[in-house]
Order: sequence, then structure tokens, then C-alpha cells
Amino acid sequence: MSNDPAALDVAWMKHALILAVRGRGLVEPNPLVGCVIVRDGRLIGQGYHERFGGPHAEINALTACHETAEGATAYVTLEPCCHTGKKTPPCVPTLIAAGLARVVVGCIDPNPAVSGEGVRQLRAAGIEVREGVLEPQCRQLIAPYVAQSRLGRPYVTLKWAISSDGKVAGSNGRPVTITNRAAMAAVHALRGRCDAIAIGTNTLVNDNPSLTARTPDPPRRPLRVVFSNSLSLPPDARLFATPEAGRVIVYTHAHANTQAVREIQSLGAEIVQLPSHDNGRGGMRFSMSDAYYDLASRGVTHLMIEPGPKLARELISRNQADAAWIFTGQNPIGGDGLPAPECSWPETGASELDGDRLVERLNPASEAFHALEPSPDFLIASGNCPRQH
Ligand code: AOF
Ligand code: ZN
Repeated sequence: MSNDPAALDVAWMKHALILAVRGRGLVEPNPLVGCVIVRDGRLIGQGYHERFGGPHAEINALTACHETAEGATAYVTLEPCCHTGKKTPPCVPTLIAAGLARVVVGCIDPNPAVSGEGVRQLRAAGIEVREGVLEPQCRQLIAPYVAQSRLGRPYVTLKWAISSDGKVAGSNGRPVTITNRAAMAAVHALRGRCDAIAIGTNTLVNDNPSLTARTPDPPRRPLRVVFSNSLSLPPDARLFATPEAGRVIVYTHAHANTQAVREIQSLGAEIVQLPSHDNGRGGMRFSMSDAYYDLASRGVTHLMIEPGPKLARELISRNQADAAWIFTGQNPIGGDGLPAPECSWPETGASELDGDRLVERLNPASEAFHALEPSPDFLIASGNCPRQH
């Protein structure tokens, strides 16, 4: 490590960022937060927000200190909280009581109950505060929290798989196994960290997925969601036959066929009828932003969509997704297969999974875009982030 104080601040904040990722799937809808405590250039304690309702990163880091934190510097990816009436006591008074000399903050907490007040109280207590170290990265880390709590929508990750010759399915959407076991394991692990997994009508009809997270110890059991204007859904679909695997919500529009609505309800799924809009082809459609709003109001912070090419193109062109995970398998499908959607977003990571490839791209036009960095999920999937789950 260099001796330049500004470079040291950056290096310690990077460490706090990596720690924060360990909470992914366990803390939402709270933010991922990491904290390290350093004195005389030595790490004396570290921690992260480990689970929703549990102690905050700063408290875990202070508790982990094997010597006094008096005169030390705390590096926190998010402004320490100062508000009450919530699950845990505010962190600021504990940081002050610990006798810290300096607190380095990645980004301000956009929660209006904090929003600069945490930093103000630390300064008022005589603690030196430096703000904005690796700010874009720290804001990117909490993008799902900000999306759900401030933008009224989940953070949306799309996922699809492409054959070696650029197809996503056989002729007319016939399902074909494209990726290997390692890639599928990565998908199931991602499902198990998300609050909801969604598909469109065509994917339900063609692939008949169960949308469960088949992975060891998934931190979440995601809601299973179908976006369907037509409601032409087969009643014997796996999704409806497995109620024990999680709730099913079907989003459609207000003028959907009443008989179809009743049939799907009788299969145990919840139907949400959103306002109708003209689809420009003589029919009706709901707007995806209304569906996102409803999901966020149910506490969905991270939504994973496994779209067919039509839905993927639509979400990309309407700027209604934040990230994409694109897998490429090693075998061709052939000329009559369905071509993969185009995604020209910049790449934030690429990794190899037993010969298959995973590329992550982030949508730079999204309101939830702050830095061209691999997502927490990508770091976990590519083995670059140690975690317990
Ligand atoms: C921090 N450090 O590690 C986190 C913070 O209900 P609670 O007590 O868990 O508080 C949640 C709020 O605290 C959350 O909305 C956000 O404003 C802040 N999160 N703050 O100092 C942390 N997770
Ligand atoms: Zn706190």
C-alpha cells in the first residue's frame, strides 16, 4: 500500500466495499454496507451489515475490534445512521462514544431521515469527517436500496443464455439446453438472492419453468412473477402446480379477459390488474413501470427477469432494466433458432464457468447507474468475493 493518505483512504474504502457484498441477499431492502476500522495504518476491526434487522456494519466492525478504537479511523461505505424508531439504535452515538478520531464516508444515505445529518452530528462531536471516497462505487453498491426506497421500483437484472451460434431457443421458441451445469448453478444462486423472478407469457408457454432457486441454502425464496397481457397461460404450467415453492403473481391489464382471470386465480395465483394502455396494435397492455411500482411496494428490492428475446428487447429499448447477465454456451442451435437480443450496454465483468461464459453489462442510461463496476452478484458468481452463503 502507498503512504499517500488519499490513496490509503481509497484502499481501505475498497476493502469496506468488498466486505459489504457479503450481505447480498440477506439485508434487503436495507442497503449493503461495509466498515473497516484502522489505526496507525493497521486494520483493527471490520464488519458488514449481515442481515435485515441485525446490527449495522459500523457496530459489527467496532465489536470485532481486538483493541480500543480510540483515535482510530472508521471507513464506512454509507453515511452512518442517526435516526431512531427503527430496528436498531443509531450508529452515530456509538461511533462518537468509541472515541474515533476520523470517519471516512463513501456516500451520503439518501434516506431523508439521515441524508447528511449523520455526518453533521459526527462533525459536531469533533470527529474529522471525509466524504465521497469512491462515491460512485459506493452509490452503485446501494443502487437496489435506492431504487426500492426512493425510485419506487426494484433494481432489475435480466438474464438470458445464448448458443455458440447466437440463438436463445430452437425454431418457434422450442427450448434447448444451452448452458452447462456451472452456469445453471450460477443462475440458481442468483435467483436465491433476489426477491422476485419474472418471466413473460412466451417463456411460461415454451419453457414451463418452476422459477425456484435450486441452490444450497438460498438466502431468499423469491416471489414468482409472470408478466402477461394475453393471459394465455397453460393451466397445467409447473408454476401453478408447485404452490409450496413460493407465491405466484401474474400482472396483466384492467381489461383482461374475466374468465381467464378467474381461471388463473383458481390455480392459486394472485392476479394484479394494472391500468390498461393501447398497445398500438388494436389491443391493450399494462405498463411495466406500474408492475415495477407494485413489486417495490411489496418490498421487492431486486427483481430478476428471465425474458425471452421479445421481452428483453422491449425492456432494453424502454430503459426498464439495470443490468444483464448474458451466458454463452459452447454448442450451436442451428439456423432456424431464435436470434438473441442485442445488448450494447458496457461490460462490467466477464468470467468463465467450466467453458461457458458469463458477461455482465450495466445500463448506463438507468437512474440506478453510478459506476462501471461489477455488481455484487457478479463478484459472488465469479468467485471474487468471499462470502458465507
Ligand atoms: C448504517 N449502517 O449498516 C446500514 C444503515 O432498521 P435499521 O435499524 O436496520 O435501519 C435501517 C436504516 O439505516 C436504512 O433505511 C438506512 O437508512 C440505514 N442503513 N446505516 O449506518 C448500516 N444498513
Ligand atoms: Zn446505522
